[in-house]
Amino acid sequence: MSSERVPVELCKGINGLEKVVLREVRGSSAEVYLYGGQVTSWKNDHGEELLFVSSKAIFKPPKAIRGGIPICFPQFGNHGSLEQHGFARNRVWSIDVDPPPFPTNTSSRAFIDLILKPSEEDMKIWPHSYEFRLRVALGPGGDLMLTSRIRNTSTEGKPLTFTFAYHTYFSVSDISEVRVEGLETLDYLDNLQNKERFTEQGDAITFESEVDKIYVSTPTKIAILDHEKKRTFVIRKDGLPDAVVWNPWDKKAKAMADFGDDEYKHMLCVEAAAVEKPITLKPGEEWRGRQELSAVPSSYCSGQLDPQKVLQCS
Ligand code: TA6
Repeated sequence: MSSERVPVELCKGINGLEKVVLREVRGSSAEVYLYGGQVTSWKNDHGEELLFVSSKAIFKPPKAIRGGIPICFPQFGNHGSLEQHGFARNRVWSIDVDPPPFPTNTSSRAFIDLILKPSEEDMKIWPHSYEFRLRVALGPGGDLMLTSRIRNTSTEGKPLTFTFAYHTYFSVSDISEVRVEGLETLDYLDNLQNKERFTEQGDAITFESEVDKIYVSTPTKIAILDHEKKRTFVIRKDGLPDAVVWNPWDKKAKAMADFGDDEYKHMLCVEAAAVEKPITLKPGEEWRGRQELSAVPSSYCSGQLDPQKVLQCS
């Protein structure tokens, strides 16, 4: 069977880094680098790229790859002794050849199980024992599903406390023509105002300048509408009560070496997360955090965009 039909293929990616290519029978595909356990591509059955990866992304450890879906663990944000967003995205993950049974409701064979466990070095900077299992799967309709299972494997009775985010970079045609539905009227912590708490206005969120907000206690479904492409991304999440919305805009874009000056116009991060309330596991306990991404034609939901209608229609 030639490679383009194999549901799961391990091969070399940029700079010889190992990656897994997932191919669904109807034509959708995804790519996951073992470096960072990071999804760097998700294409629909027309071969259109749905995620943003910077043209200046540095595919070379220890720098995290700028784009796709970086995994923020064991912390989201920049506090304490750990580097920003933790170290999971700067580690080489392994393929989990013998994962514990994992209930799946899809017939698709296009999935990969990865695993990250702390090295001796890691134990020095974050003295906690855990097993982090990540499943990346393509559904029959081309949906992209990420499921994280994090287990506290301490044998000394130590609790495991962490925060988490799927730092998803969506590709958009023009940020000034994008709306986010589902976060209206919610409280958020504004990273641009010392994480002060505010309440969002009553209608869809649009973008005219830098945004860096952590919305708390958010709904299961969030919609990102790309007007020009007539495309709506829908995030369905479970175990992840918060959602981070980030666009660096022009000034921050210029300040990032691994990000093109104008690339802020063509990306938006909407990140399923657990940030406001850290997760704590007793020894032996396991946490699951899941996000399912789909891309549906907005024309199907067009008309006066009633947030409920948009979120119900897909
Ligand atoms: O998710 C938003 C954010 O926390 C922003 O504050 C910005 O720092 C972004 O993450 C990117 O962080 P990174 O460490 O990947 O450059």
